[in-house]
Amino acid sequence: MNSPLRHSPAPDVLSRFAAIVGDKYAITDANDLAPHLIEGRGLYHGRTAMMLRPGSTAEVAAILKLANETRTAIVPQGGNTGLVGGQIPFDGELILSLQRLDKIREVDAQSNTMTCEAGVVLQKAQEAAAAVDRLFPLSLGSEGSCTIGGNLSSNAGGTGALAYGIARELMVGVEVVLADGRVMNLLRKLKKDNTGYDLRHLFVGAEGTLGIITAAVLKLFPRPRAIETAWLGVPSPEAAVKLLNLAQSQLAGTVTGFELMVRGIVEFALKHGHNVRDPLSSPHPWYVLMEVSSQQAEGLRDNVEEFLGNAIEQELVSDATLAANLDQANSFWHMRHTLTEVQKPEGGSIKHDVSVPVAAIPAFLAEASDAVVKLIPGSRPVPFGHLGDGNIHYNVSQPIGADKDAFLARWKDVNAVVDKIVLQHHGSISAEHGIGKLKRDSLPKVKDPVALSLMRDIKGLLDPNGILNPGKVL
Ligand code: FAD
Ligand code: 2HG
Ligand code: ZN
Repeated sequence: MNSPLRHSPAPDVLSRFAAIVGDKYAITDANDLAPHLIEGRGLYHGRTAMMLRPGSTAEVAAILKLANETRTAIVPQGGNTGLVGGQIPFDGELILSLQRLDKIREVDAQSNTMTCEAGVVLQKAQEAAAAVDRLFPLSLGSEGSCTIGGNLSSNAGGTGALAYGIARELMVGVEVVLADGRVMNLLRKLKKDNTGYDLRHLFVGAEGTLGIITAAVLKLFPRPRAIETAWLGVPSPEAAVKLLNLAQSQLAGTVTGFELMVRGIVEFALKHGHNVRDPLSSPHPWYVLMEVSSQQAEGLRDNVEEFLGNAIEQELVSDATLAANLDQANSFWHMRHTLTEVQKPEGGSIKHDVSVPVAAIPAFLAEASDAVVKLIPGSRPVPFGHLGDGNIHYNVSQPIGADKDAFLARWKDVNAVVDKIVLQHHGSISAEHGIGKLKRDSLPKVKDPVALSLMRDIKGLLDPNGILNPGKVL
């Protein structure tokens, strides 16, 4: 039998919330709620009596004012693609879905900015930028369904962060509804605005615990005139790090993507992915997917070919294929973006989203694999990630034929050995996915105590009644 929901509001309070958005947008049907109560990996199942789907900032403000008055807990949700359980109501909190706030309010090509509401799907934002010959460079495997509000609230990284920065660096202005319903409008297009404390960034990466992002001004870039995409077989992570440095210093063009993958995860993709094929004719222990972009329409391919020739000569690359056209480039990226999905058919998978200084990646990978396989003989580390950012998704699949639940019961043990190595290399146990529910208990073990206490003070100031995403992050 289900235990009572700690945060579930009384029926009369639910009616008052429904009156703000109208019955059509106050969702209570179990079938309609179901997809919003489970996250992609199936790790978490939530419970709620109602999901509210406001259609304007004013409605969000009215919801939070009422929530604050009635002490009703709220979990904001965008595309529900988060990987740390931050968007799931665990104990009867109401879901506040931002998906109807989906207008692109303005694209200002001359100022290189775009003003999007929180529920705009990332891919739509990318397309709107491209329509005026600009680039919005945030790029994630989930871009077809994740939202700008979710991207900012989780401070997403993705594959373009190496050259263009993480979500925080791509946000110029923001509109936030505070826990008491006040609207803070910092929707400016300014690079320079030194009028006191910069409050914008408090809400980026706050995972919905400090306020609700309803709109943001995003930074645009010129669209590259030439892009080359290469799939490279490399002998080792050491070679991959040297290759990255060589590319960044020698290529006349910007390295806009540099993703590392172990052979094991590529095998999962070949076995379980749709329309996936091996770009190289024979297997290699590691792979790099490298993208180089230039504002010059001509000459980039020659530069990259020359560079790859040098890299092969220096034995940093064992085999290489340069995409012949856009379709082939897309097929390389398709392989990369399918890696989250293809782990599922291999059974239980214990995750780590970690970062260490780039130079420490080879040592981290070797030490972590030794420790994990020693802890659980037969377990299969399948690391991959954004090498250029020092960010590895150190995922460990269960031994073949092992019991999935028994393997997943070791989650914390495996985290403990991997996190220890991460900390020895002065790294972070959450590089880009956030803390959410998944890493909440680990945060006090790794965060500077003064910083943690300041975080609690800020939470207390901005959300004194604890209505915003309780039980997440702190
Ligand atoms: P949700 O999952 O709905 O919410 C995420 C968090 O933000 C929750 O805590 C939620 O409460 C809060 N939130 C959502 N909207 C708001 C709002 N408007 N105001 C305040 N709080 C809000 N992440 C990366 O960083 N890099 C990757 O490369 C990457 N690749 C991915 C690939 C796949 C296949 C998948 C499934 C996920 C990937 N992710 C990646 C994780 C995820 O897609 C990102 O974290 C994304 O930014 C979440 O956006 P969302 O709209 O789905 O947010
Ligand atoms: C990626 O880089 C995502 O593909 C997801 O951040 C990683 O599945 C994962 O652990
Ligand atoms: Zn990632």
